[in-house]
Amino acid sequence: MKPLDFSRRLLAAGLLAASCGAWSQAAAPVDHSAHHGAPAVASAAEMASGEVRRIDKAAGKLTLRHGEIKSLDMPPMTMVFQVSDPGFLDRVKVGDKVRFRADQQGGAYRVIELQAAP
Ligand SMILES: [Cu+2]
Repeated sequence: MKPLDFSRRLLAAGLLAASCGAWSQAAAPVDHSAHHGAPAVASAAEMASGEVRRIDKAAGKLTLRHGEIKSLDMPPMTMVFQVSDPGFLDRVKVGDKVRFRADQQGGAYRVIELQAAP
């Protein structure tokens, strides 16, 4: 797990704790199974939606037409992302609707979580 991703999970856990009394009683370390079982309000709101336009496995890049990405303060557009895991590129095909999480690393944008849209 990447440090940034982990800090976001801690943030999400903190938000859940504020709205759920049981969470403030939870002992450290954070129990991820319990986290995923809780109402995923914070993490669901963080996921951006997109559609796969192009897949470049050789370069490890993914072109997405995406909706607003609140965590990056980015409006809807079509753009190229790097991927944190090359395996993401095997899970999708052009035209797929996806939900994803992205971060910014050294001036490049990078998809750090990718899943098929529900
Ligand atoms: Cu963009």
